[in-house]
Amino acid sequence: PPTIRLTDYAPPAYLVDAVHLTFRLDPAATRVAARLSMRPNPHAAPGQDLRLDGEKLTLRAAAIDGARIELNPDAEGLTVPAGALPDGPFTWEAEVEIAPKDNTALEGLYMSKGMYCTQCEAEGFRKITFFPDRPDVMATYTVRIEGDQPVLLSNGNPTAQGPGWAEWHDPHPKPSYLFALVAGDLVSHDDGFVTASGREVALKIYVRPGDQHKCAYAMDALKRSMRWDETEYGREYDLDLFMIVAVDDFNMGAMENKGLNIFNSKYVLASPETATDRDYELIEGIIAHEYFHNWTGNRITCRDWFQLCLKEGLTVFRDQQFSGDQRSRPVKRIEDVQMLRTRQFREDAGPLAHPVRPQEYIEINNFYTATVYEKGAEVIGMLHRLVGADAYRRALDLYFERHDGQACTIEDWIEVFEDATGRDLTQFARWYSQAGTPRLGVEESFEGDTYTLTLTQSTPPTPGQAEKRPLVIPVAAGLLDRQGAEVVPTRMLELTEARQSFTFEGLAARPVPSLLRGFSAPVILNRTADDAERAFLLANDTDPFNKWEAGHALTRDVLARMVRAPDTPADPELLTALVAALDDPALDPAFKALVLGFPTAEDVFRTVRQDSPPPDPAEVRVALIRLDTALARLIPDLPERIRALAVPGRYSPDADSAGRRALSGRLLGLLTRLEPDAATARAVFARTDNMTETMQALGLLVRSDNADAALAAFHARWKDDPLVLDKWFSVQAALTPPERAVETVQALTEHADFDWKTPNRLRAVVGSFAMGNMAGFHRADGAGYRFLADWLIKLDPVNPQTTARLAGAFETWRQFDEGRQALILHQLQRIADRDALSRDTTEIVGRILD
Ligand code: BAL
Ligand code: ZN
Repeated sequence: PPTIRLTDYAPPAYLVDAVHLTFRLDPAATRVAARLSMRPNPHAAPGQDLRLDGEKLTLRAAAIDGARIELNPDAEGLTVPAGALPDGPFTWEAEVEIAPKDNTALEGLYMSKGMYCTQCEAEGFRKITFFPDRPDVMATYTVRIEGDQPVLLSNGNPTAQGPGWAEWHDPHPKPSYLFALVAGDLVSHDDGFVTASGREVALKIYVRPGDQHKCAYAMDALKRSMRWDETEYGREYDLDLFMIVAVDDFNMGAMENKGLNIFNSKYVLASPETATDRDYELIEGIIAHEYFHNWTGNRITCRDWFQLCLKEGLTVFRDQQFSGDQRSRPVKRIEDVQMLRTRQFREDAGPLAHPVRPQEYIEINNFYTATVYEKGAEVIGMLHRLVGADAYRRALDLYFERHDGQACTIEDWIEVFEDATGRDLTQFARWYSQAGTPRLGVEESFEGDTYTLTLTQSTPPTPGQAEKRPLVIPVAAGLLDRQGAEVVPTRMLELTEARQSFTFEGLAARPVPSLLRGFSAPVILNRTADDAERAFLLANDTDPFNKWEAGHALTRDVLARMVRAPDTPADPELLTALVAALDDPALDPAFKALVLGFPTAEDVFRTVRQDSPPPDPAEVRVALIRLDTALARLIPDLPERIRALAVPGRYSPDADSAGRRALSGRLLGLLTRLEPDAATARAVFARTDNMTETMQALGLLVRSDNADAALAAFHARWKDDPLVLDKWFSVQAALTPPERAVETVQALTEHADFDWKTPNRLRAVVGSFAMGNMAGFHRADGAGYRFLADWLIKLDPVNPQTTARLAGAFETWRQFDEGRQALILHQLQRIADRDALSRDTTEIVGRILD
């Protein structure tokens, strides 16, 4: 397959001003009639052929300005020779036939449990009709849907309807990737919102009958998002109606189609009995994210797909700000950094590393990555830190004013910040083009009353980028004295050179530095601090992120030592520091849960590997259990502490209550280490009426091999609720002890409820195992690798996008010992050798093998 390059960008030869679509819905033979008002692009070379994208379309008829034209489409579209086109504007018409019921890739128009729905980002619209399917072609859309479904929806405002048909008009010019259509037997949960300027907006969340009672939280999150975007960014909603539809079969989390967001039902539906605190948090964040796209993505969109981070990085940054405001800022920041390190640092360190703005791709679906999204958000966070909140807001105001209605580039974005602040951001812009996670080195000296901090930066090579240049790195730093008092409050050091010194004068004694406060840049801080200093910062740092970070790093290093030398006892200094944090009345439960939450097995594995041969993942797991058990033994009164954290009254998903449950769940996990029969977890499972505690207890029962009865009871109760049943599958895939994990996931995939064509269900088993059960997946005999490869081979012809994403589980293969490397390589080669492998999977497997 061909490689698409940013440097090859050329403006579209023809523009589309208005799109008229008529759908006659039929599962096997939907007719789509399109009428496009087109004209030559004044900014492109004149006299070009008209190329329209189109895939899996049966062309029934085409016409230019009403005159029939015979055309022979190829596999990717069709070409109308320039000679067949008038000089000026013209009308293109085409009628095509498509088969939504056969569309298992879930791109374009497809069916999910009897309802029709669409997914057009990035290039799904070309599976609906012939079109210049690229984001810099923006048009208004008028849509007529004919079908016998009770609910027929498209973007914009409804204009007319009757029995068996409905018409919609979206007055805001949009790229084709934001088109949406939904038809089905749906019911809506309704509400309304009055914008800051007094306009009334109807809000509707459409779900399947029976799910109406699970929409209240999503609706509340939507209204809070709408208000927040007004107060924090001055952005109002711009249509009379905003709709969300929940669908069960969806490749992504959700999609920001104009006025008609389509969501994976997992991120809409919630009730206390069926959703965990984490589910609620994700629903709030994703509802906000898709809503915020209305301005950052829809009104201002991307010129081409290389600019994906323009909308995604910014919108993730905005949803992170929102969630921080709605909940606890430090807790949200720690969670975001954990996620960045787990997913993005992992990506940056392996064969799939790419810049926030990639230079080339084969399949754009493979670039909806942690780097584009999460690192993209970090880059905006750094801009925010460097210019300050007021200048950031001025720049954003200018961005909206200058670029509303346009398809833009990262250059446009940077220029807005330069114009709003007067800063030269040339060097800063390297964050968009340079892949890899920078390493920050630290040297210190103290003479007289002056403390000198010398910072160094370097970025390891990544595929296609051997040489790296220095970046602008904001390093938030504060200094503490030996008694724990803050002697220099947070200062933003701007590191721009490979090596640079910063001095702090007037100090009575050598201070303890607290560096990279708030995780002020997405880098790896290579500071060799001893355990005592880490314990000191855990106890004393005034910056909540660094307080957590100190404990986290200390725990990680202790675990790494325990892996390297299995006789090493659990470090008493660490255990004492963790218990002190647990007893600190100044800390809230959510924060304590994070401090007491151990690093992931992968995190420990990576730490060991930095200076030792790759460990066996099973040994990493043993060290984690040993430390957990030692901590459990040291905390007096675990049962009483768990009881004291119980939240009185009815379940509420608010952050405080969720924090108490997070801490009590962690303590329950510790207690279970001491109980061979997991008696307390059994009791919690039997007693609780909320899904958070149910899943905490069930996870511990699975982990400790005590789950048979609980799993059976859970299945019996929830077998008809697909989202809850996903949890039943997922908890077993992730937490079954490694010796039996492969056999367990194998059996799960043979279970009558394993509907493998539904991405949520497949991810619940295959994804949770390959990404969440490190010791099980990396079992020494390679059975875990074979299991994953078998599924990738089976899934690829059905759903390439989800296959390619799951194949990322192999991206770390070079980190492992030679035996495991050979076993993984064998499986990767088996996949690569398949005939007719999808473009998506070919690209990912090829890059991993490279
Ligand atoms: N645009 C794809 C889904 C999302 O990032 O919101
Ligand atoms: Zn997004």
